[in-house]
Amino acid sequence: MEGAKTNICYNILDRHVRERNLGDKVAYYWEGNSPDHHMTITYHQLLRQVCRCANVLKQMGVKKGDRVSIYLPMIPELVYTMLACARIGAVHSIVFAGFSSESLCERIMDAQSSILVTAGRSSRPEFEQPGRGLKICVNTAASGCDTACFTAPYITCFCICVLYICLIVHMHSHTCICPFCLHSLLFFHPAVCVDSLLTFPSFCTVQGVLHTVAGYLLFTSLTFKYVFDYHHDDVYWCTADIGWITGHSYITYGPLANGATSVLFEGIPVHPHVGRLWEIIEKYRVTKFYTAPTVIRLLMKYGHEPLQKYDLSSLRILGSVGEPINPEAWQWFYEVVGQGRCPIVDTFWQTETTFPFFGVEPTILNEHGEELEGEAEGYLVFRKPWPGIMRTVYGNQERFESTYFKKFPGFYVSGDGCRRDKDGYYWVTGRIDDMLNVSGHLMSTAEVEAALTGHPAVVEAAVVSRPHKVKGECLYCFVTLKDSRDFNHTLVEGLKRLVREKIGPIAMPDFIQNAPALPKTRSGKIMRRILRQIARNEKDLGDLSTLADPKVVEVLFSQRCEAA
Ligand code: 6R9
Repeated sequence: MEGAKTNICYNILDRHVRERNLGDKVAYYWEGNSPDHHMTITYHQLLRQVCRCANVLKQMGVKKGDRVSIYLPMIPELVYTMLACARIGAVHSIVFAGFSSESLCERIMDAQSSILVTAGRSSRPEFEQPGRGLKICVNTAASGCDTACFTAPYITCFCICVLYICLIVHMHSHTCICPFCLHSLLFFHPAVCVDSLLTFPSFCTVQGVLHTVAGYLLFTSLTFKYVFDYHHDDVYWCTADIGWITGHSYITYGPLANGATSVLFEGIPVHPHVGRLWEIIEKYRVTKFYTAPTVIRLLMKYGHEPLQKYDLSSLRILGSVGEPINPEAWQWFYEVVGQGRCPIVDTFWQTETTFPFFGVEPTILNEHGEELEGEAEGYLVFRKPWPGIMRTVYGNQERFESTYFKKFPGFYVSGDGCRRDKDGYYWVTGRIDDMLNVSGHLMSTAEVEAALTGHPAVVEAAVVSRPHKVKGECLYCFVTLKDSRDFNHTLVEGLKRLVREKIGPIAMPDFIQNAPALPKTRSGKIMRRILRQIARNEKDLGDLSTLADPKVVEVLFSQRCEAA
């Protein structure tokens, strides 16, 4: 599409309002952290707000190609701002609002953003601990960016104050003050913004992964339509945070490109009660529900009861993304949430579902880079690019090439292990770096973890290796138990036996440790690197800023197993 021009915002908003008569259709049911906060936003309203916000950004001096960092909770303003950027050709870099000030600062510097859009505060308690309020983080980040190696002349911060948490924020004077709140700013700006329709912007996620407009729009739009079997009357809900690529693609761009109605949820699954997600499904008659294995495992702990209070009969398709889903979690999702009638699409998004999506050509290589036919296990690679593939790591093309293309020249390497079964289905088995090598046998973390979670007392498990005199490496397992279960010698022996029976004597774990919680990234992926260090008693853990809850590490260290 070289030389072609388009505008992603026009395609996903103006087109529906002007050409498809969808102006009055609901784009989002916004549901706040508290059940008392909710609102409905139609396509027409969304377009007006986006235009206003685009005009504010233009007035702040944002031009095509400029980077805008966005640090907002899951509120409608987050969508307004990202689409406003897309509309005027600015590159948006969304930083998950649970990130610390250092992480925010790093990402602002990485993107060399000229503007930061943020909120006075968030209504999610975990973002509001003392010293961690959004605004405080921003202040710290702004001064950190100034004194550290920030190379742009200065960082312009302004505060967009949001809906029900409207605060006027005084920023560092030399980092620019804009003592207006969004509503007054928006009020004075026209609700049309049409003078830059022909832009070709790109945007990047928190990891500096750069996507471009046309290919990304095409891919998110098509995958949304076909993978989730989109129908006009669907109410679609993806529980990811927009700060992650899944949220960008399946809360904002994919659904809007199709003119779909989605739920936008600010809160967490267990507040104010553990049935919150089911309550929302009932409330909006959600038809397609898309979440992550970590969420499913969390909610499984509370059993069937919280679901039984709600009517989930509207559900038609369920989706899972983020990590390999273990059989126990799959079964529970299928039987209990989907009541045995909803197919589950397991999406991976570097490719698609367990069968590759059209246009995506995966294959499996062995260690020597030879392609394996038929039933096989090895490295997951891709023969050719597809429209939604990332284009570079922002500002670091060399890192992009060395991470994804160097290991096997001529192939894109996602960094995952994979198995192809006799029916041609691909099973993503976990990150290559996490592979286990016991007495020369290569094993994926996913298969051992699936065996452990097959035990009725275990709700979640993570397996890493630890050096062993004889075997080279042995298995060290962390297990999280259901609330009512005790960790004791009998259980440990039972678990060892179970793995031995399911996989074979070679996989018999040497160590099993109780893990009240596991270290996870803020998007819910288990960080096995840290578990490996705990198993090996290595105290210098390096950068923990991507951890959702760093306290977990101390607890795990205090309970580690010394001897088998
Ligand atoms: C969408 C997302 C990508 C990595 C990917 C893989 C893991 C994602 C998965 C899965 C097994 C799935 N992953 N979905 N592994 N089954 N359904 O998570 O994007 O944050 O960039 O991570 O996540 O390891 O390579 P991102």
